[in-house]
Amino acid sequence: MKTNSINKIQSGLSNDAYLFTRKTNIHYLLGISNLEGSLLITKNDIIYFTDFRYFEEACNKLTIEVVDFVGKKLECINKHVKKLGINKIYFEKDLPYIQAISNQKFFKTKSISYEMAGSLIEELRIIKTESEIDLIRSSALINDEIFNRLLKEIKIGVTEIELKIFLENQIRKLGGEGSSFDLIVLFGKKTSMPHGVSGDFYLTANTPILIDIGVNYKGYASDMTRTIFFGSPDEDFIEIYEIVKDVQRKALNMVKPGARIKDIDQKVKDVLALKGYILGHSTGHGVGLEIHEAPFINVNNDGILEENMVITIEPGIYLFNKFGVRIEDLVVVTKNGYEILSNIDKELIIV
Ligand SMILES: [Mn+2]
Repeated sequence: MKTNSINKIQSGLSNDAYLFTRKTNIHYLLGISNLEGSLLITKNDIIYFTDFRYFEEACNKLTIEVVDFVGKKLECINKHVKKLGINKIYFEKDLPYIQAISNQKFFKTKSISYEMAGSLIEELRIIKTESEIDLIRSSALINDEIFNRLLKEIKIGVTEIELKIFLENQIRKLGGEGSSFDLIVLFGKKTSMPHGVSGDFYLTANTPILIDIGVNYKGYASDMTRTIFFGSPDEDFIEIYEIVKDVQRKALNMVKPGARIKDIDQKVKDVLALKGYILGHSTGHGVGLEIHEAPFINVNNDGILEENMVITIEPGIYLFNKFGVRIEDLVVVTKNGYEILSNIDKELIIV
């Protein structure tokens, strides 16, 4: 349980309360995953509401009050809320719209105001604890290992899908729960599509391969991309590869506490623009319980980097109908700079 974070949430409350429903937020606060329920946090109380399916497991795993809501969850929550003198409930920003609206209707009939929360939970989650960083590091280590194992599977005639399935199997063998997103293995021209979908294409000689992979380990994600070459790369490819490698290193060198996030994305876009290329996606994103979470490394973000944020740096150049190159590292912001969690070489790998 994240006692510090819960204390911070409680310190801002009086007759109001937070009601968390999203699994990632509950995982973050309580350290439990794969259960369904709602977490009520008031100034002095923490109550987890769940149903018969998860009740026993929740009782075993949690040291806080667990309530089996039997029947209507909201009615049960309302009873507790009334008893505690709460008149205002904050819901999560990313709660599905339809759920937020119907909950709001319900609480209105009970004279309780039901409002969207501010950014407190996101602000807490954006800075990782040492134990969270350890889990992300473990996730990245598995990611490195499946990449290395994949290299041995790359041969004429193999398909994108076959390589993707190989990666997914290796994740399970190495103790991961699965991939942290739909893994991307692309051959040839398809590498020009930043988020192309792996298909039944056979690998032929002299082909670039884009590999964007991530592991889910104990709920925590990792993310890394390498673009490698099968056969002999021509000068065009090598030139583009070197530009991407160079701009990726320049962006990494800006990563340190106090750096303005927008400056990093702007720098990447400026360097690429000077060479005549436009980067159509942002430079990176935060990684944690979710594969894409705050901070988002783009020109619209007014925030600054802080120690123990975990982010990706992933510039690319995509040449329509020709090929694309992306290089992505997962890094943790340290006291004086950054530590790379994805340790695969960034010199062009030729297989
Ligand atoms: Mn990414």
